[in-house]
Amino acid sequence: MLIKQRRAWDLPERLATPESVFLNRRALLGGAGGVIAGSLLGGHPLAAATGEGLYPAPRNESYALDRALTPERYSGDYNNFYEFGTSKTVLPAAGALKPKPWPVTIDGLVEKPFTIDAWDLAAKMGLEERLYRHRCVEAWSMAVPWTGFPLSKLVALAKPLSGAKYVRFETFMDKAVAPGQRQFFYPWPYIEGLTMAEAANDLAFMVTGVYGKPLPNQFGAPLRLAVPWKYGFKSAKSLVKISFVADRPKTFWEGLQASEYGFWANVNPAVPHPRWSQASERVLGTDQRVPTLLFNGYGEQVAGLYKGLEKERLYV
Ligand SMILES: Nc1nc2c(c(=O)[nH]1)N[C@H]1C(S)=C(S)[C@@H](COP(=O)(O)O)O[C@H]1N2
Ligand SMILES: [Mo]
Repeated sequence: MLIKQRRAWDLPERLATPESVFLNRRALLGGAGGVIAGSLLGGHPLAAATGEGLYPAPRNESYALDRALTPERYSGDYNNFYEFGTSKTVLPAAGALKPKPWPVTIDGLVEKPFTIDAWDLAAKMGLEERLYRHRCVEAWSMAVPWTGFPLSKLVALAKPLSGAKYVRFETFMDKAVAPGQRQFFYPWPYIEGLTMAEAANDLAFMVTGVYGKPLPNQFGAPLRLAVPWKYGFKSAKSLVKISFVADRPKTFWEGLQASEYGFWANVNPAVPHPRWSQASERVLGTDQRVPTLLFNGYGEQVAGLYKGLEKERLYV
């Protein structure tokens, strides 16, 4: 059985695929192309470098949604990716991004810094699909099937030292590829950050794919973050460096306008943005507005992270 010839990077047993998805995947791999890819490339480093055989990844059913998924025709053509312009239509410009190969450096307060290609990293970590809500600070939202691996797995791989208090995420910097980066008044490169406790939370997800395939460029190929209880700008795209640091990173948006976009940026309908209400959100691809939920509906999993931090500006 093809499925039984598990490749080194296949999912651990604890992520056992629900039967339906498993059968689905088997049917897919059973197609001629799948069999050829599986038998010729299985176990070969080339398979890792191309993402071959990693998609679609089995769905982790623990992350169910209360709403319909946003069709890709909406989410895939309405993106915030300032490197490629400030409009939502960055898809054509993002075509200039070449996400393969894509070295990612893990450094800072770790046992031993290293660089790994994003595609090898995906293969090494093993991939799963999760359905997550996404709430932009601009008061629109979507629901998407991300593929990736828990950030906690990457933290374990990095072996941070005890002095590490934050994880800092850095997007690529290349003015030749990203015209937005020629706008000197933005504090490039795009930086984001999480506390170590936030990074250890199971919801913090490193994303390599969406809609059952590797990330299209405009979504932040080939590796981005998804922290669904926070406003969307925390979910930094096209990462080239992940650093473990002692001090709170100064983020891109803080650098631009700290009064409006803070470090914590947890979703809270009761705390308005200085210029608009956060009480409700427009659901992408529909004409609906729905009430926004505290921590974007993920309070049960994350509220505990903020005990004792009440003096911080947790919701801006
Ligand atoms: N590098 C980078 N990451 C980024 C952004 C950006 O402009 N540059 N925009 C953020 C914002 S505001 C949002 S809402 C999400 C949008 O993700 P999406 O295009 O996949 O919907 O990406 C976030 N990550
Ligand atoms: Mo956003």
